[in-house]
Amino acid sequence: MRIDILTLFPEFFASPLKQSILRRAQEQGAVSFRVIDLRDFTTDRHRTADDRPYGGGPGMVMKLEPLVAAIRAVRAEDEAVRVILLTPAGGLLTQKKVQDLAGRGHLLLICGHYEGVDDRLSHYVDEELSIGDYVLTGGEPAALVVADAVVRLLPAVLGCEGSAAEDSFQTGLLDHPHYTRPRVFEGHAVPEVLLSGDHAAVARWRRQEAIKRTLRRRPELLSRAALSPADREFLARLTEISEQQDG
Ligand code: 6GU
Repeated sequence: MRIDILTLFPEFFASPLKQSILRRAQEQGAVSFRVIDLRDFTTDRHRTADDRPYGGGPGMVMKLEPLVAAIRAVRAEDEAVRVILLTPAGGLLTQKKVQDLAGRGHLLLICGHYEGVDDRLSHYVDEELSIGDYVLTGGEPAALVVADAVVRLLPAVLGCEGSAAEDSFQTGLLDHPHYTRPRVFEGHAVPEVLLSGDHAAVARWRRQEAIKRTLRRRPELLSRAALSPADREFLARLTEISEQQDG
């Protein structure tokens, strides 16, 4: 897979792309990154990428011409590239969307900046994505989030270090808790069942902890989670108990 990133701040990506899984994925040949400096597509002496908003108001707006010239240059290399604008006004990035993107051969991630991007850019991109309901100073951290989430799904990237199939959100539940040595740390003990060697009991406990956690922290996820009859029975008992406590 190829991931191109179009940005006013190319240096932002220098270190993150050299670390950990993103680095290994590039070394394995699973992905190649290219960071494109938007200013290389400006045509004036001052390399202007922004301008004042029509209608007035604070802040600056990213100009169309350099953005469209850069998109055209990438599309000329590969007409199948998926062009994505990162903006807090976009649709929400979900694990389902990440899976969709991981199945494409080539992404162009465009980092929005200033107060926003001239809205007519929508005619030149395939989609607009936000990574959550909060505001960043620019799309660069969001582009990294998208790249990281996509790359870890590529075949052979995670290997045995993790199984994407068991991810929270893949299963529709938050992940169960994890523990490693020591058995007791400052009075906090590891749950006994994990030391029992009883694999079925461990699996059951993990599943139930995931359900408990999801109910407590993200109850809205439960309606869409894939739950077995045993899961539903456990969940019913949990809600019964919490209703007794409330009443
Ligand atoms: Cl993609 N950009 C900015 N600036 N803020 C955000 C975002 C994107 N997603 C969430 N907040």
